[in-house]
Amino acid sequence: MGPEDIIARAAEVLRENDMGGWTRASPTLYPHQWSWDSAFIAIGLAQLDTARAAGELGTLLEYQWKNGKIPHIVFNPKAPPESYFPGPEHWASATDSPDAPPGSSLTSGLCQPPVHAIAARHILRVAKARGDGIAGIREFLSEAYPRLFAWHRYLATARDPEGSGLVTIYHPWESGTDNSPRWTSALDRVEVGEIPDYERLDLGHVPDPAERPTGYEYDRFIWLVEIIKNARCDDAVLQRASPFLAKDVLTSAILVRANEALLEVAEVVGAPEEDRTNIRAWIERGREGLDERWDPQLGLCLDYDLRAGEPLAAHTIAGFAPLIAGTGNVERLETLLRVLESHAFTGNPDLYKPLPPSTSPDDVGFSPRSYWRGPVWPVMNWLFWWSLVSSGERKRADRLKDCALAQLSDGLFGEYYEPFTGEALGSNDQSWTAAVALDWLADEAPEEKAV
Ligand code: 2M8
Repeated sequence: MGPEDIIARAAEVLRENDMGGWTRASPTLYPHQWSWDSAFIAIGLAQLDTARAAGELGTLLEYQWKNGKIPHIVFNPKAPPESYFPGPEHWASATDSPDAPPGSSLTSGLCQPPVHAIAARHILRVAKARGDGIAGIREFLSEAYPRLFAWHRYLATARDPEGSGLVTIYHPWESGTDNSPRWTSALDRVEVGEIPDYERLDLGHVPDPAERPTGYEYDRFIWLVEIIKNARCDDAVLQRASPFLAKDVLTSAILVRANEALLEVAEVVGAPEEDRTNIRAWIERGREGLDERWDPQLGLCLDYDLRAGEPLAAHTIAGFAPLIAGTGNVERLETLLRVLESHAFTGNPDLYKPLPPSTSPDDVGFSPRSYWRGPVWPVMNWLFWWSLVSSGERKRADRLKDCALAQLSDGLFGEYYEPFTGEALGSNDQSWTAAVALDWLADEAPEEKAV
């Protein structure tokens, strides 16, 4: 399949997943609106229709909680109850929280990495490059800005009471990299209490259960949901009582970049100087926090288990957090690029393509078909490509993009790919995979020029 066909198929995938103003993450496995999926989807949609891309973020922001949290799922009331677990009825009691917005019975009580401000800025850049629809996008940004600011403030305060610059998560689902070895030892420490009987509906949507998290992991995921529901999603309570409490370096790195994007949006909408001062401080604190979590032996950044009081050692893509956040430290950037291209990651000669596996094949937790434990994720390829471009590593970025696009020429738009064989795994027609293909193949990539 050539570029034109990829564009046409990607547009078709997004059209078919369009639920009328918002996009489901995939046709059957994920019939709802996921937070960070929507942000990546908006980045791709911008290449088709900037107003529709803005609408994607706008719909999600309507469900923002009163404390600023953007929920990780906005449930589709029309999706059949047997399509996804845990669905809205399972989350209902958590959204009985004083922070929940009206209509919150349609959201989960968790959150996901904050790609949204990056997407909002991207939409403006695309509109500007096209000279089309700019007034409408400025209007959208004026409405979105206070919400995005409140979202980042929530992450910088309620999710970082220590002022460490790093975001605390209560559940691996909040990291977006659910069963990654990043969380293995922290999850092992969680003692599962009484959980309701549940059915793994996800397993009915994939050909092989090995592509999804294990029963052991799911029991812990569901038990943690029980704890979060019992705490009515109260951040202070969870920080005292949650058996799973971790500083997430990937989310924190994305937040640094999202704050840079928010600063630009703040200029555009004429936000108060006080806001900008806060945003600048969050950026600085975020970079400092990542510096604290740098492991010189591994040449990677590590998450931190607040319960055990120790770093969570694993070789995963999250370790490249300083590359994603952007670092002015030349030596650190060189180390990260060396590790990225080493045998542990893209330099492994057995890989189907030199694309970063979600977990290094050298890690004990690696498993080539299992979700975030090894497969290559096109959406993460986009994040790495974008980070390399932003770091001035244009040649490396182009190489990565070419390989990633070659992989997508199968036309399947897989959720993730087996790293050694290139087989598409998980869900096909995954929206964020289609979205990143569209962004890569855009005639003019304004983000590339303007990073
Ligand atoms: C996956 O996570 C959900 C739970 O949130 C699941 O497995 O049911 C993850 O890949 C997550 O990062 C993603 O946002 C979501 C929808 O694509 O699926």
